[in-house]
Amino acid sequence: MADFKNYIDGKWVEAKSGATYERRNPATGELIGTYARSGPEDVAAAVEAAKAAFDRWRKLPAPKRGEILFRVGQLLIERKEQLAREMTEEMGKVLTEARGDVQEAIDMTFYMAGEGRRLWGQTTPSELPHKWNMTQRRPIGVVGLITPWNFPIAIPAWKIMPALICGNTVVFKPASYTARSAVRLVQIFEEAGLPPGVLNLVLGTGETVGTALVQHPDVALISFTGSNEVGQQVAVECARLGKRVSLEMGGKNAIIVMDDANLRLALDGIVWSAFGTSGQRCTAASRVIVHEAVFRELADQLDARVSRLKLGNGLDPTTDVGPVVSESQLERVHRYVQIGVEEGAQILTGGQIARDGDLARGHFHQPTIFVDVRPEMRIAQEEIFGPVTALIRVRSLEEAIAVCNGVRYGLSASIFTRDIDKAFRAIEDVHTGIFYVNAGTIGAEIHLPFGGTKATGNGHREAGQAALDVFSEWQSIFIDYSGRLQRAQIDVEQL
Ligand code: UN1
Repeated sequence: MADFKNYIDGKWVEAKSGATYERRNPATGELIGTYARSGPEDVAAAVEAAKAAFDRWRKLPAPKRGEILFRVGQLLIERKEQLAREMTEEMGKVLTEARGDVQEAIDMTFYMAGEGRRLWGQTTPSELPHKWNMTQRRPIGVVGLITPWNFPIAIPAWKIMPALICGNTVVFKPASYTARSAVRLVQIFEEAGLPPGVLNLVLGTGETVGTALVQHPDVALISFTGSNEVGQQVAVECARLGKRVSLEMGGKNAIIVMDDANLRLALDGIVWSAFGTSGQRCTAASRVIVHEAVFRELADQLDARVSRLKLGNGLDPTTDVGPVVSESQLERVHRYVQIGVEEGAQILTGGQIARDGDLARGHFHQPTIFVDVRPEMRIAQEEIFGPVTALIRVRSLEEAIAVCNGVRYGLSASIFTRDIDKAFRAIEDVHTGIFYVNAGTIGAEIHLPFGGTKATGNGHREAGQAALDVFSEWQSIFIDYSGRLQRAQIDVEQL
């Protein structure tokens, strides 16, 4: 019996095979619970339920769909503390950040609930008389949502809320590590009165569930957030099957620190962006590009600050940095530290797996800073997804921008400078989807488009109005009340 089950057609059910898996707290090793380990047959049942529910849901007026979302938002507010605590237990981020994760979901829920009374289309003049043109958004159908473990409530909310408000029905596959958070979120929808079949949850490990979802002929759209490697496979499959796909895949985000920067502010921004969520954000600052005039001073101060960060259980209010999510992630992060050393970079701070006292029970890596990093090194090119950042020395703004752009990803970047001209030149020439001035690389707000260029995505954006473009398609409508056949492009000549 699984403690945490699938939710299909309004019922909580085991995987048809009865299979389960376990999840342990990454800070303590304690068992959190057992979860349904689903297969293609469970995906098929979920898709069938979503397909059956689609017509009624899309025909429910959008403001009524929005009312359900408003109730979801209210319940998220009431449960915020409990959701945050469970999230910290499940994936390790410190409690203040887990609260922020839930808050991001609350904000997105109310924003999209409000869209129920907007969902604007356009009306336009016609080129012909007695004729009227307009557009409306239409849902896509059954959508498959595949989400990562680093934002267990927020990222599902970024996808579920716009999907539902646009009138789609959903099959949701959360990361296996954070499936309890996904269950909690879906329970809230159930309490808020969402009709059966509109939102279905399928839990599982590895790629089994995701692959079945991507390949199912009745799933019209896949929205995926995760690694570039998996995202590429999803993109290939979706192209082969002719389905819509929206991808958010990673970053190699840089903070630029110019010689005229407010260094105290820059330090705050670097520490927050590189080591928040133990560096496990797609927006994490895993490169810091520093003007040579302030390099030594910044490196010294950063070393002093970061070597004092306290590793520990995220539920302990004195903890600065929690564990990474799993043993395999810990190994991966540490392997990158070894690669950095092999490439000739120097460790300024950290560099070790932390094993003192209670830390030995969890997956803790010391916050790590490299210096003597060349831009072409693997630690300066590849996404590490852990508490590791690389300091790169440059001589000018032009060089800083070239280094910043010299990676395959294009999610987020920032500049610390007091010179407004430099800030605007960086905005103009850095080609990331998100850019900050005098702030770190993390902390996007939900009403603006979120996403990146190049290998980060495939041109779509999440959040804000842009999310509606992922989860709906335009229908153009031409209404002719002239009483005769008017031919566009042809009869205009007689006007
Ligand atoms: C992610 O890491 O996948 O801007 C998303 C931020 C957060 C979201 C990050 N609002 O860092």
